Amino acid sequence: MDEKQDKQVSENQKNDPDEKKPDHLGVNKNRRFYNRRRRYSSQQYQYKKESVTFKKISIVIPLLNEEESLNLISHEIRKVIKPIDVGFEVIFIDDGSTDNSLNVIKEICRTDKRFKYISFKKNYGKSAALQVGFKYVTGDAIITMDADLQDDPSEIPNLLKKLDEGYDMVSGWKKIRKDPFVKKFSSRFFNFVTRVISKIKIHDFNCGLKAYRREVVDNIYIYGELHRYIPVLAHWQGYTISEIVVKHHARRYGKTKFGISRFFKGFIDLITVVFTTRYIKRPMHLFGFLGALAFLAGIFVNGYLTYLWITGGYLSNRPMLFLGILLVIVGVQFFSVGLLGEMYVHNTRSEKEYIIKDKG
Ligand SMILES: Nc1nc2c(ncn2[C@@H]2O[C@H](COP(=O)(O)OP(=O)(O)O)[C@@H](O)[C@H]2O)c(=O)[nH]1
Ligand SMILES: [Mg+2]
Repeated sequence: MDEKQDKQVSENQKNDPDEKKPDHLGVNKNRRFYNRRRRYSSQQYQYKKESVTFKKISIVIPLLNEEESLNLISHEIRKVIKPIDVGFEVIFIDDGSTDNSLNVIKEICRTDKRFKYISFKKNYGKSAALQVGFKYVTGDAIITMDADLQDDPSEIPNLLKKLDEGYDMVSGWKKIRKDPFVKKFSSRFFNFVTRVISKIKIHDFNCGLKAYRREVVDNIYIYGELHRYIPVLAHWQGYTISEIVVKHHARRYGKTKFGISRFFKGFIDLITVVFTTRYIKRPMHLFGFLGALAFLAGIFVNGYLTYLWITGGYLSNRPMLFLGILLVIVGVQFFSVGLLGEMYVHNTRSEKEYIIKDKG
């Protein structure tokens, strides 16, 4: 394909009369530029058209009070999808907005049937909105993006192209971030910790702009604030993840919905993610291990003190005794929690949670 294009380009160059004529006045320069641009855009058009093997793209947009941006974003989406020549749907998830957002999306959906909306009675959070959106998608490739115009819809074709290389999920990386300093800094820290814990080599876990194959969104379950960890959840389900750099813009209208509380909630959620993805099926491996560790340390401490006591020492002024007792009790408690967890897992086992790749 590339070879063919190259050939065509060099042939065009050969036949281009402008290339041979002397150019004293700079007139041909403009024309040359024009011709080159025309060639370039037709090449790009062909390339994009062929590069997407997906049949239908579903774009899920969770939103909360974004009335000013919605018309613009719809317009941009139509514009960028057109050259790719693929069917698409947009699903707006209005999460109990208190401004005019719902009326704006209703009007958009009335005039263009490719746009749909779901409106929640109250605010359930971005994860809930995405999860419900994922349930209603009908496309085989899914894009998620923020509604505030900070994500650039012109990145959609690039995400799809990368997805088409064979990855299950492609995450955007806001390499040059147009956000206040505090947010940029804390986000870098958050991404660093998540990268170390999850061992996934991407830079930006919480970018709103992402692309997924249908299978991925069918098989992940997000709630609470877990939308920040979708790459982690997907990775631990066995899906492959890639990343591309995406453009990011400063917020044009309204204000951010995630204040300082995001950091506390975010890290507690990381613990949830680690637990639910690694240990939910084997709680004893976590609690049993911790319990055994504490119990043995306690036994060791108390053994040492017993030895001292036998050899004539006094224990009444040894704070270490309390440590030993505490470690034994905590150890037993961890163990019991692990056992209860195992009993629960045993009784609620289900084959649905195992993703089957192929069947003969
Ligand atoms: N469904 C839903 N969407 C939300 C909620 N909070 C924020 N959003 C949307 O998530 C996107 C990102 O939110 P934003 O406030 O810009 O976060 P920031 O870019 O990280 O500062 C925007 O499209 C918001 O409208 C929420 O509670 N529910
Ligand atoms: Mg934003």
